[in-house]
Amino acid sequence: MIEVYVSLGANLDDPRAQVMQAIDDLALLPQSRLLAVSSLYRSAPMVLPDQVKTGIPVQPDYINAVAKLETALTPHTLLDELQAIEQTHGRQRDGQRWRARTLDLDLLLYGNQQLDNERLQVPHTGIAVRNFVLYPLGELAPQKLQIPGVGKLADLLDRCSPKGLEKITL
Ligand code: A4P
Ligand code: MG
Repeated sequence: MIEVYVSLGANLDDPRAQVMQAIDDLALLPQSRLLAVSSLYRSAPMVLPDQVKTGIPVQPDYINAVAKLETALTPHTLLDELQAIEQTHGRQRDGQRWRARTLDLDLLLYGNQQLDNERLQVPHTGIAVRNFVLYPLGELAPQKLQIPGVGKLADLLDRCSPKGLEKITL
């Protein structure tokens, strides 16, 4: 079994309920076991510069969290399963990145492997600078965790401002 971390993000159609349901969905993944889930966080939307300039309405806040699992699935099969869960949540894709979404599940870490191919970059790109990923990840993973090709989790957290991030107390 390989230890993996998956990020959850939603900012449409009752994002908190989407994330809570997605946690239940992750618990049912084949050949896998859900080990832990972080707190939920409300986070200000990170958008692409051109989405601001072209006047696309500012997105609602996100609900973000991170889950820790162990799995016997290969990275690509796991990605297929994550995308299938996104589909059951009515995720719409129009080819544009970083659009508002009902649910996004990203594979953050797959053991200590580094993958870089057409469908899958692991560790997930942006992991080093996204507070809505690092803070929940920091609740679940040891601070000494070495993120392959990126650095030590504790150092990344030291450099990452929590601005715009709010832990939700249930
Ligand atoms: N892909 C490559 N590597 C991975 C991976 N490690 N995990 C590919 C999952 N998918 C991976 O994803 C596009 C393609 O990325 C997939 O087909 C897969 O083969 P997508 O979900 O269709 O599109 P996306 O999510 O809009 O693009 P991207 O680049 O993955 O965006 P991110 O990194 O997911 O960021 N602001 C806040 N506050 N909170 C958020 O969670 N999320 C985003 C999206 C933007 N702003 C945000 C948040
Ligand atoms: Mg994504």
